[in-house]
Amino acid sequence: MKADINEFLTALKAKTAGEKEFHQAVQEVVESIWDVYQQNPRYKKAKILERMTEPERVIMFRVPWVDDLGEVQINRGYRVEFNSALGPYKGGLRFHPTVTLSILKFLGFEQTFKNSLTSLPMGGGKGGSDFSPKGKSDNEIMRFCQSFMTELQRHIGPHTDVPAGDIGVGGREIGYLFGQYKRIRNEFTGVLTGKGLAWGGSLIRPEATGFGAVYFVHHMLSLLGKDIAGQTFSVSGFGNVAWGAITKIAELGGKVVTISGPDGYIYDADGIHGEKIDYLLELRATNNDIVEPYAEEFGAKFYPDRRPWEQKVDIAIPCATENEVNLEDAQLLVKNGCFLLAEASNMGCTADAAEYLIKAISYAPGKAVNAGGVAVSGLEMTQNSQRLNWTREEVDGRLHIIMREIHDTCVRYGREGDKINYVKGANVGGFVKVADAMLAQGVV
Ligand code: 2IT
Repeated sequence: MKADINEFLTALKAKTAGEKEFHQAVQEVVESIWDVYQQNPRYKKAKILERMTEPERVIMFRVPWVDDLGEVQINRGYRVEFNSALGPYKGGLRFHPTVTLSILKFLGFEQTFKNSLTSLPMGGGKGGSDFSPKGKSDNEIMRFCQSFMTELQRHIGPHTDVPAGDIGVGGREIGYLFGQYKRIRNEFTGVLTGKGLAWGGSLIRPEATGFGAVYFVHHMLSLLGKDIAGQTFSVSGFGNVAWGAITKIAELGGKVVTISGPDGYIYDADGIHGEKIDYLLELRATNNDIVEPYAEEFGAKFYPDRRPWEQKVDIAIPCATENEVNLEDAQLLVKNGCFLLAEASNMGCTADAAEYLIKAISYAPGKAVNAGGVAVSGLEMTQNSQRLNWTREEVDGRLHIIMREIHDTCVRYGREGDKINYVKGANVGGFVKVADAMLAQGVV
């Protein structure tokens, strides 16, 4: 079995040299689904895996714009339309200097399985740019978004491809992108999600990724006979996902003691709650991408250039970016008594950290834990099609059900003795639906 997997991966790597994040994401899925693949000769005959690992379409384009000093700037824009077996391509846009084709291919590949797990009719895609919003003025961000959409609009549409936000793309950017799409196409449609409430957005979408992650953790804890209340949490990041997770944990009686940024991390022994949670939004709005000011504001401790995983906690929820927990971090967490790690970031753990955590504690991967964000994007699309806005209770109620069902799927496909292998459960559960749809739709 190992030899066959290696043969497949060697061929993939030869075709996609240098795309190391993409290789990491594919390897994890292939190892999880290999048994199912072998048991189903129809998949092999139709070359489902070879097709699934080749994006249906990749669009790369120049994004020229003029900065506040009148200088011309050039960035690269991307949209990876990975898989449309289950619905229109769906997934976020990331604006960050680390964006490469490899990063967006890994994210688009993961998105395909994540979207499948939500049970909503969405294919997988991802896009973005190496543009850095850090330190940019509002006008510069608007001009960049307008230039980006001037090209992207040719390739997307409410029945074709529906982007949303990711790192560096929030409500403000979605507004500028939507405005430019509407102006060029002369159409008011649900072509993007994460829109403002007055112009087609959904209640709970800003909270959805973080809330959904905590609902998922609640189900993981239930299986262990435990509860959120009374547990101590470490969280990384201080953006939209961390904000949503901390809000829900505080509401349910848990205590979050860390947040982090590119500059280091904060340890707040008293826990992050109340006005401290609102302050995260202020900090984000400064566009400086540093977390240190929290320490001065609330008298907490700041550890420059370090990661929060060295603190003693019960539960860790990485909410920042890929590969933010390495093997050493994972071992330190477990040594200090951490018994559960749920990734709210996409591929938050390195491959060796994930392998270790599967055996050591209760560990769940991003494509299951953070699926609440795209799930509520799917519900935003439904509301746009109906030309209706649902109540907060309606959306949150559906989010609860979706997260419970994703957890059920992980348990169904991931049970190994008295443990749940959530990585296997999520990968097999997500894969089977996409593979069967591809079989039904022929060689396309
Ligand atoms: O990683 C993700 O699932 C997202 N950034 C959200 C995608 C979406 O379409 O809402």
